[in-house]
Amino acid sequence: MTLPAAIGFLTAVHRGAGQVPQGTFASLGHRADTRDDIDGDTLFTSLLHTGAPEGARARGRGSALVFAGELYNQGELRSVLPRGTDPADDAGLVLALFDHYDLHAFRLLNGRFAALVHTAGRVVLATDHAGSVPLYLTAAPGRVLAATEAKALRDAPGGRPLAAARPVRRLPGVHQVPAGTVLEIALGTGDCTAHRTWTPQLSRRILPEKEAVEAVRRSLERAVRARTGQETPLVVLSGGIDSSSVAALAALGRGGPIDTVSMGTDDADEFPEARVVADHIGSTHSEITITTAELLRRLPHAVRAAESLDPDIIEYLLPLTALYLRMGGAGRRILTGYGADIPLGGMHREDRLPALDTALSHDMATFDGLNEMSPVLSGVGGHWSTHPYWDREVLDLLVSLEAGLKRRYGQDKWVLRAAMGDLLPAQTVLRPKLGVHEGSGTTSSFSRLLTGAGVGEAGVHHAKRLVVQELFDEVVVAGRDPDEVDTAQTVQLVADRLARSSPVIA
Ligand code: AMP
Ligand code: PCX
Ligand code: MG
Repeated sequence: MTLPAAIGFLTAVHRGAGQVPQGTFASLGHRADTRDDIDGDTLFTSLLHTGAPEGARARGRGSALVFAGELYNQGELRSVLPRGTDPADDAGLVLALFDHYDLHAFRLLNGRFAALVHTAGRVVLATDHAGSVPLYLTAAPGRVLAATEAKALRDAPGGRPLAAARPVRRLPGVHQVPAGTVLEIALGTGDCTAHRTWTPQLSRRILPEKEAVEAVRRSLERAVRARTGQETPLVVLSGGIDSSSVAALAALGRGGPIDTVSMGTDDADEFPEARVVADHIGSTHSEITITTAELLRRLPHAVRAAESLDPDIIEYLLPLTALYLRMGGAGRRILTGYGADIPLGGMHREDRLPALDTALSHDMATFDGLNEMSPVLSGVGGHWSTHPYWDREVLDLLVSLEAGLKRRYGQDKWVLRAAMGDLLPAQTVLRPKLGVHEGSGTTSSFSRLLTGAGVGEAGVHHAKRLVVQELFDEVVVAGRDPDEVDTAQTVQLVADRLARSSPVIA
């Protein structure tokens, strides 16, 4: 499993026949189109695949499944199937589980996926617990269209408003399937019911230090192993504790060298810190420098890939998107340390526990729809990324630990640092770190672009939100080529608009 069989899809289910949109994707992949008849309904599927499309589809008696992504708990999932059932791949496994548990099968999965099941006049749409592979739909009586990128539905016939899902800006009728949710749609009426299959832990567990540290190490080791595959994995490495832990565990699990890569800009980098880790774990390491001008030119690409409207998230994702676009070569399996700071409260830098748990409870309640872990970010370069800290088991454990295990002895993310002490240099284990948006100078260079266009300091954050909205309207809603959308021009447009509407604060 270098890459999953499919990294995206567009499906159209019609009672009888119907129109199917062409659908464009930002992710690079081969397209394979199929049409099935299921009890008088038509299921059209266009897979975005990596060479073996049959591994992403499964057919049963009167049912069909389309699956983009992968599972990380196949062993335990297989153990609950009736004897003699031995599916060949993840798609077959999910359909076998569906036959056994119906839509409750999705409560069992630990994975990174989006899926569609068509059976007995119903269409079932599901994401993993984190909604980490975004999934969008339009539904009307007799018709359900779904796709892993919203832009693939921009030409779809309009659907009805749905109370069970989140509408997408300026794409009438297009909605996003919520994280950790199964949407069940009656094809005849278009009626839609949401079933939650996962929710973030609200309670906190008190554990002795040693037990907590061992539990974190064990679950992270398993999550990294489940994501590593047969080929040499690549870890995007900043030299902070999050990505360094992933890299060290990936090297340990393989028992041989892995590849690591760090990005920096002409403004800022963390190359020395990443190099210390690479030397320690013996990885084949490379450094990629991206000029600030190139970084800012990639802003439309980041918005098009993430389909996110949150300016802070776009700042985190821009340096990574620029890195994935520059990597080149054949599609790689990429492991990242992204997401560790959310359940561990790592972006929260003060010493008080109540504020830490307030911040992380807020972050766990608001991540849905930000698309910060979308595979499209690396898919634009033909790669597949995966996030061990948001493995369902790792995440449940980390979120649930009481805040005093996260901030302890004056250190942030203490339990993780303690769990990794034997595998990393002391300076890495103890290193306080800036976020990727700071370490690469992304936040400051984007701010400078706005102040340079005449936006006052106080208006910068709001202006960034408007720039991201404007870019979304161009590259997602209007479907424009991101290379033909000019960041500087968009910034000037927003700055001028702000100056006209409120000359004092702009
Ligand atoms: P952060 O938590 O801000 O360090 O960023 C999230 C993840 O992005 C890290 O865990 C790394 O996997 C990756 N990352 C951050 N900065 C870099 C960098 N300079 N080069 C390569 N990967 C990075
Ligand atoms: N990160 C964080 C996640 C950013 C916050 N996201 C959220 N609140 N939904 C991480 O890696 O955990 C950085 C740069 O730090 C991105
Ligand atoms: Mg981090």
